[in-house]
Amino acid sequence: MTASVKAPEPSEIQQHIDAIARQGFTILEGAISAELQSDLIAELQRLESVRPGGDIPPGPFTGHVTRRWFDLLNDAPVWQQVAIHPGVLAVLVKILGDGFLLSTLGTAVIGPGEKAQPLHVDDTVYAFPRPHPNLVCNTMWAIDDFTAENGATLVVPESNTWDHDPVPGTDYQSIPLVMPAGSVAFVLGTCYHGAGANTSNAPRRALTINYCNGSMRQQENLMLGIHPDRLMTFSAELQDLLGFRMCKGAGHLSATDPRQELERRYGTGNSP
Ligand SMILES: O=C(O)CCC(=O)C(=O)O
Repeated sequence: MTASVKAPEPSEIQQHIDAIARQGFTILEGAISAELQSDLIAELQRLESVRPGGDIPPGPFTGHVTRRWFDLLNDAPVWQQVAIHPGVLAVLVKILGDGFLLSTLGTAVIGPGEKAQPLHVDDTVYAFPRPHPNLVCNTMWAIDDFTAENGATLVVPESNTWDHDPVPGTDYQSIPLVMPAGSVAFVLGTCYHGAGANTSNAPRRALTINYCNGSMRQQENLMLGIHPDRLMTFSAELQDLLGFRMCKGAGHLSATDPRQELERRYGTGNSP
């Protein structure tokens, strides 16, 4: 396994929380260790060799030359590390609250020539009127430098404070999330954003790892999607993030903790 990556200091975390509340996004530089980054590059190359072109067909929203691989927790162990990165989780718990969940874990490798993705918000899947509590936070992992030329994510500052989702056809003032490789950007579920156009001659490799408030339904059905024999090798922390813990009393089985049933069915001694 790759060497662990450390969490930011509490004062630094608070600066990120303040930035997210104010403008809808923040950038945590140096979050991805060199070793983790090289493991991820190797894994992206492996995915391209076994599932060329990504897991979903081309489309105007998901891109025409963008590689999106999903179901990654059934792939190399490195994805488990990504999902529970301590620095990322330390920020997320302050945004989404105790009991937050992993919602979807994927890649966004934007090929040269890709057009800009339409601006959107990630918590639109819930269709709740705004303003509402924080429901979703996306984390964009820069495997390469993010530049204005290679398709750095575009964000509309302070759009998280507005009372409506983006209106198609409106010309919003966006800025690119320019950041060095190894950074992780947090984009709040209410912040207007989208992948930029890649006008460079190289791919922009990134991960897009989305988390949600523990009371919300996850975008990917991770509890069903992960093979039980694989699931039972995961840490209790990762199992919790997938949904094998209760949140505010929800998620029980016969009024008991779902982990009891998990252990009964597939038990391998992961109980705390
Ligand atoms: O790849 C990016 O920069 C943004 C991706 C995104 O927002 C999405 O796929 O929904």
